[in-house]
Amino acid sequence: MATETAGTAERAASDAGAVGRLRLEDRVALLRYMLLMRAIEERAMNLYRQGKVPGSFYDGFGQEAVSVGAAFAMAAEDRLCVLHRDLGAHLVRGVEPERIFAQYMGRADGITRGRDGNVHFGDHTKGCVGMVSMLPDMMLVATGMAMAFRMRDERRCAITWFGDGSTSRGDFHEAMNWAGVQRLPVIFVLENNQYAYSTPLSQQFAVDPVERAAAYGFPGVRVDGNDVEAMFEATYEARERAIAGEGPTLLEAVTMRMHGHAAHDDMKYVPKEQVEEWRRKDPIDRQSTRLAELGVDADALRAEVKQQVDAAAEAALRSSMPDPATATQDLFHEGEEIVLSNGDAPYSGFRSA
Ligand SMILES: Cc1ncc(C[n+]2csc(CCOP(=O)(O)OP(=O)(O)O)c2C)c(N)n1
Ligand SMILES: [Mg+2]
Repeated sequence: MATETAGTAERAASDAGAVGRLRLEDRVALLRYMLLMRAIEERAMNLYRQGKVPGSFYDGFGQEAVSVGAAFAMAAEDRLCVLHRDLGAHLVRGVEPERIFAQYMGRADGITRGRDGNVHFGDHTKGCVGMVSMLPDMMLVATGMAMAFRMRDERRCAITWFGDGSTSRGDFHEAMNWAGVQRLPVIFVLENNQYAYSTPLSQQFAVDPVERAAAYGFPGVRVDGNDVEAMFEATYEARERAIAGEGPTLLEAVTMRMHGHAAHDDMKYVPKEQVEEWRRKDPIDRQSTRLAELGVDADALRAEVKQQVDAAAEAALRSSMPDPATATQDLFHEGEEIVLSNGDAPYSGFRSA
């Protein structure tokens, strides 16, 4: 099991571009993951429009900081329940872009090897759990994993993301309640992107959802979800509390869904001024501006990422469709428990350094 990164405060202090616990290279990595997420999703949307991605396509355009910042604060031994707008979390854990494209296109080289919808995947070997589509059932999965960590006396933490729409479902309250009662090491990231499909916040709840944490006996913290470093910091703190036995945290990441619910949705119901207002808060522009002052060239990074994404998409397009004869394989897990190997460093987040 990976140990806590030694001397993070010292290493930050010795670095000119450091802020808080983040060294300059961590801050650049955060920007790079967000650029990668955006470039992959933009390319995937094109592939969808060319008829190469079956079903529909969901993206997290404008919300990249929420998954990237939070995932970056987790340790290799932690477990992540990642939802439909959180590609950044998979990327931080080291899931390869070419397997992601193959997944979107239902190919044999995809993460589910063509067995499930394009966003319903999780690579266990990298600590990510496959998404359950019923919302927000991943909160219960994360809570159950946190319970297992507690029972086995392991210093590990579970994290899950879910949308504002999920907070009105019974499963949300059940997970919050049990996590609070048991003081479990779990982090709930509420991705408040202003809409659940076409339903605005004003028609979803009468109280601010972050206040609901108090009803279950643990802190609710509102975070600027378009600030990747703030997301990292808040998640880092929540994890510290979790592994110290101090229980769960609800993080409300305030952001905006900048595209429609999915590829088919032109989001006519969203006022243009609201989109404009949030465009000015774009998380990638924000991090680029910060780092430009330190001499980091975001355009050069973007060009590098584009090359990586072009190559990944090309490779995935060469992947074959799954052989129908294999359809009943991989339905049940057999054999040894899947153990995340920390030695192979499949994960490149903050705590892996
Ligand atoms: C129990 C359940 N009802 C309906 C759906 C269909 N559905 C998928 S995403 C979604 C919108 C959810 O909104 P929110 O939780 O705010 O997440 P967002 O899509 O905004 O990220 C809906 C209704 C579902 N997956 N599960
Ligand atoms: Mg929403």
